[in-house]
Amino acid sequence: MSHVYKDILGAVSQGEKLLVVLIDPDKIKFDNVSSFIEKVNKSIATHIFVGGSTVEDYITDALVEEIKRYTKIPVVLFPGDVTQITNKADAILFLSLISGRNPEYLIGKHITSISKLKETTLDIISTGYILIESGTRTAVERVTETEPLLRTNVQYIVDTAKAGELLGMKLIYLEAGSGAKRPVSKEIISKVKKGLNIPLIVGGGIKSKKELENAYHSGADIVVIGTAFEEDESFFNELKKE
Ligand code: 1GP
Repeated sequence: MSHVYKDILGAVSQGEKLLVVLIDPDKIKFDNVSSFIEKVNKSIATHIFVGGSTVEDYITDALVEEIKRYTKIPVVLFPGDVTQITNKADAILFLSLISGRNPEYLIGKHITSISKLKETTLDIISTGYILIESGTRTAVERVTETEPLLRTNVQYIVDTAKAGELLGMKLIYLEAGSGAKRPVSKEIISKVKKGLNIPLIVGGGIKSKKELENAYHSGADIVVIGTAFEEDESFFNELKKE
C-alpha cells in the first residue's frame, strides 16, 4: 500500500505547499493523456486527482492506468461515484459531503463502496468535503441535491470543518465547485485553517498563479486546479519546476 496521506502530513509539517492537477475522465481525451502528463511532470504539481461528478461508468480504471504509464506522481481518486473506484490508483479521498444533508453522500455511498474497497490496497483518506456557494449552481450541487454553505456564514463554515476533524476526518476540502466564478475567499480559508489541526485542501475556480498564491498565503496546504489546465495548457508554463 502506498503512503500518500503520511507523505502529505510530512510535507505539510515541513511547511511545504502541495499542488494537485485534477483530471476529469469525462473531459480528457485518451489520446492527449501522454502530452498532458508530460506537462504535469514538468510543473510544480505534487499529486494528480482523478474524478468527476458525472463520469461514464468504469472509464476511470483505464484512464488511471494510462496516466500511470507516464508519471510517478501519486494518483488519488476523487470519486463522484462508486464506479470510479480502481485499484490502479495510489489512494482515494473517502469523501463525506459534510456541508450537505443528503444521507447518501454523508454515509450511504460509503457503505455501498465497501465490498469494492476491501479488494483494493488504496490508501483510504477520510475527507470532510465542504461545498461553498460561489455564484452559480455547480455540478456537485446538482448531482448530490444539496445546498452549499453560504460564503457569508464564515463561522458556520469554520465549525463545519472542525466538526469534520473531530469526527476523525484526516483532510478538509473547501470546494467552490469546478469552474466556479469565484474561488473560496481568503477570509474563509484563513479562518478555517486557524481552527484546524489537519491539512486543508482548497479548490474550485482557481485560474491564475495569483489566485493559487492567495490560497496558499491564506492557509491552504493543498490547492486543486482542474478547469484552468483543461482550458489552457500553457498555464503549466507559469507553474514550471525550477
Ligand atoms: C473541482 O476543486 C476542483 O472539484 C477544481 O475546480 O475545475 O474550477 O479548477 P476547477
